[in-house]
Amino acid sequence: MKKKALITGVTGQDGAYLTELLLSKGYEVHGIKRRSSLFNTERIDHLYQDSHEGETNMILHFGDLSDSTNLIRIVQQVQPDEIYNLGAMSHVKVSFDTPEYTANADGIGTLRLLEAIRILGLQKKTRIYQASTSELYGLVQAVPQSETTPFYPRSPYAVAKLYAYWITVNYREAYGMFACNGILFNHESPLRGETFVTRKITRGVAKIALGLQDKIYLGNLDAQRDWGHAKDYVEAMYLILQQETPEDFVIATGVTTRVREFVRLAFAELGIEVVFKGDQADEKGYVAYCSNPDFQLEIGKEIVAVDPQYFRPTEVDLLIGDPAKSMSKLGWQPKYDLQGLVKEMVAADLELFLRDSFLKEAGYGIKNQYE
Ligand code: NDP
Ligand code: GDR
Repeated sequence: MKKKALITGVTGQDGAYLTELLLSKGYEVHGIKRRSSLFNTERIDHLYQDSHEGETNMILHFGDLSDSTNLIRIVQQVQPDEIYNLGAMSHVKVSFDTPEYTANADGIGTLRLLEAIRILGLQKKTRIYQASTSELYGLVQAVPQSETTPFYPRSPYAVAKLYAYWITVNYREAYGMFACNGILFNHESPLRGETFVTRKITRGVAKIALGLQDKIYLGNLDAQRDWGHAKDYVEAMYLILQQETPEDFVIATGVTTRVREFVRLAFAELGIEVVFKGDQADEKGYVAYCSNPDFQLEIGKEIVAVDPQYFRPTEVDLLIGDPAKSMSKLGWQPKYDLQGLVKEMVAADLELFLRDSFLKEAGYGIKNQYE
């Protein structure tokens, strides 16, 4: 019998990599996608098999974490062995603009899924993974952050995820469910959403090099993040649900890097040297210089600037995870380091925008459709 997995957030970055991983392991993968006025399955289209053309191991269901009856119906229909709850309003800055919605989808959404399992009497059959986050640590209490470090959330997103974390623990203890939190530190990839800082930078680097954009406007360049590759991190999600006992795990690389250093590394991939003036995040006039003739960039041109609109009302300054438990208990080891991640992301965005550059050269106007 094939194992069945149900993934919320299947159309997102992690949903796509996890679907690919589970299909490769012989799972039947069910995903919940939201109705949208435009196609929103770009990240998983290559994995989708049309049921008209024979047997398929990937089935999509319309649904939403804010709709309990819909979740109960899907869980009943699928009878999953494993649920991966990846669906969320996942942008920290946006959560300050949409705090109530974020609480509903990211916090109560998790409760709705747990309740669906309980109401349907599936607590002995269905294991559930909750996408918890290093944002829970928030204001620095201690570093590196591990499974025992106290939480101090700093955004409506993190507070909603704090509820989701504890309700997962509570359902494990109260009802004996195999319910686990993966406390994942930032993970990126060429599939990363365009408004997260790493992807914003790698897209900007590619567009600037190709003459399609003048400058990247960023917020706090001094924030420090522990960045890994999403491909490595979905392996950990899978391993967490294969253990004998349900537990929570930190997934991280153990290395932290400033946003400004990510900028430098990304430009360096294309041989462009960046020099920052000044080193205070709230100081205007950060500039970067480029001296690479390959991309016909004017030497000394300002290509990075700070725009305070990207600052957050409360910031998480420093994240550095301690992956010791996941390495020893799960046997998890990341295959990518930061350099490999940056290389892959810049190469992918360069390829993406080369197409636009050819169109521009051929005289076709390009609307700024990606911003
Ligand atoms: P993405 O933003 O790429 O994907 C989020 C997914 O959730 C999308 O499929 C989105 O659908 C879906 N979604 C949003 N709102 C709802 C809703 N109300 N009902 C159902 N689905 C919804 O996030 P990632 O793939 O990067 O992250 C996956 C999960 O892991 C998230 O929960 C995130 O908070 C968490 N996380 C992520 C980390 C990271 O560094 N990437 C680190 C730690 C935790 P649509 O495509 O229609 O928008
Ligand atoms: P984060 O990721 O908030 O850590 O949440 P993001 O990439 O948005 O920000 C990382 C750091 O970069 C700073 N920053 C900017 N951020 C964005 N988005 N845009 C900018 O222009 C910019 N300039 C500087 C931020 O202030 C921040 O310090 C991600 C999400 O995937 C969450 O869902 C997940 O839970 C956490 O990672 C772990």
